[in-house]
Amino acid sequence: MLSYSSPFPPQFVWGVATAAPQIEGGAFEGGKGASVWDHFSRLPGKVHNGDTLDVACDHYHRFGEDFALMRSLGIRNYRLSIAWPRIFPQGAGTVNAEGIAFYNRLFDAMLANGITPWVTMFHWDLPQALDERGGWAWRGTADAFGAYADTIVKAFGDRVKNWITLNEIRCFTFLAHDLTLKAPGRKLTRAELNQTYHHALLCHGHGVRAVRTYGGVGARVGLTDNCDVCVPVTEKPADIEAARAWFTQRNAHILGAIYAGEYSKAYLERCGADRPKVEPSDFELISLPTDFLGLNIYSGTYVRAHATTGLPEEVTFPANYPRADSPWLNLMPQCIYWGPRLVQELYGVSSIYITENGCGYNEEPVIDGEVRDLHRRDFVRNYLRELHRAVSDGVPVRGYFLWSFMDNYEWEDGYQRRFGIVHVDFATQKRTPKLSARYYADVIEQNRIL
Ligand code: PNW
Repeated sequence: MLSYSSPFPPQFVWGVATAAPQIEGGAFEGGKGASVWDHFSRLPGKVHNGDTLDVACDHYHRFGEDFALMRSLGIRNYRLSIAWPRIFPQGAGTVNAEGIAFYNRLFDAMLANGITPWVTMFHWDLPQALDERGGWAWRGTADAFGAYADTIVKAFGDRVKNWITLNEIRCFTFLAHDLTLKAPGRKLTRAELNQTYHHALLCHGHGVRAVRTYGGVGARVGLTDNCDVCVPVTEKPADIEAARAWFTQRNAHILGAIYAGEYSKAYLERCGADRPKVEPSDFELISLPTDFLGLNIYSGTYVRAHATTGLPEEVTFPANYPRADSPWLNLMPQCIYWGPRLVQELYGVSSIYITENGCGYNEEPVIDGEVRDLHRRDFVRNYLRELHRAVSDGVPVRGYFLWSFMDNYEWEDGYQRRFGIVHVDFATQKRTPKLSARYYADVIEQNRIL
């Protein structure tokens, strides 16, 4: 008999991922308050085509049919997020009972379809009211997050056992407040920016504390980070060493700080006078033990040892390096090997989930009822081969969530940029599983690369 390739471990978790602001719509329904993205998307020139999140995939009204489709594809694990401004329209203060009722219906429908929820507490939709009080530069935002985390864990902890505190700290701090690509798009000073990272770390700590206090039996919690994955140009020891050193530096302010329980001397020296203000017990909260680390892995940075000095150096991408339509998404499957491996070696993480991986392309036409996205099928297969290599080498990766279940609101790129394995016609809201969805359904069913 022909031998089949690459089985994954028996308990390996296969899933798909989305986020509330990107799919729900109902942006001003059910008592929801405005988020920074509701505001930012209306500023001229910020989002491709002026697209807003108002309707998105209309998941707010169609979650029943979406879960039925997930189930029909054999998807048993679903990473989603809760919209903070649906629970606290003003970010703090009064709870919106309609928001709680909505997620009660949603989780019940998910469980009725045999789908296990993996819930991100915060996926970038900061309540606009908190931004107006200082947002991520303001320490009060972390206190408000603590109350929000307590509320949702108490409300849903009977049905939700897998919690993710924050999604991609870099995106709502650095990309939002330095490059100003993401909401609120307000440029901050270096010192203020360092403070946004610190406040995000405090939120993570509050999320862990909330799950430990109110999560009940079997509750687990971790962060999802988009670490800067440093990939050695060759797998010679000198290049691997260079990648490790570069990784340590690039991730010092987030993973380094969380796992060491302090900011490293090297990091504080680099910050100089702009170092974050830290209160005495902050790191007790920030470094509370977690159960796993989530990694969103799309691309990375190539690093090598300099030919003569041996010092680590970044090798920047040439213009014609292959990439997806997202300009930052270089196709380098090795990043899903080196990311988890370096995280395990540097921080001793014993349980890792790939909480996102996928690719964004424009214009994927439905022809005769089918979207032939062989490019996405190839992407997933190539990355899974490198992930499988990591698992075979003993790197403790326990699961993989494909971004995304369906085409959705791709932030500043609007609806043009499609990441789904299910096609969404935004004029009619019709869902059409792409070729990649059929492929992934087979992978899940057989627990191996096909
Ligand atoms: C992630 N980069 O964002 C987010 O978690 C998702 O909400 C998003 O839709 C998805 O990836 C696709 O973009 C990223 O510039 C945004 O390297 C930017 C980068 C990486 C991830």
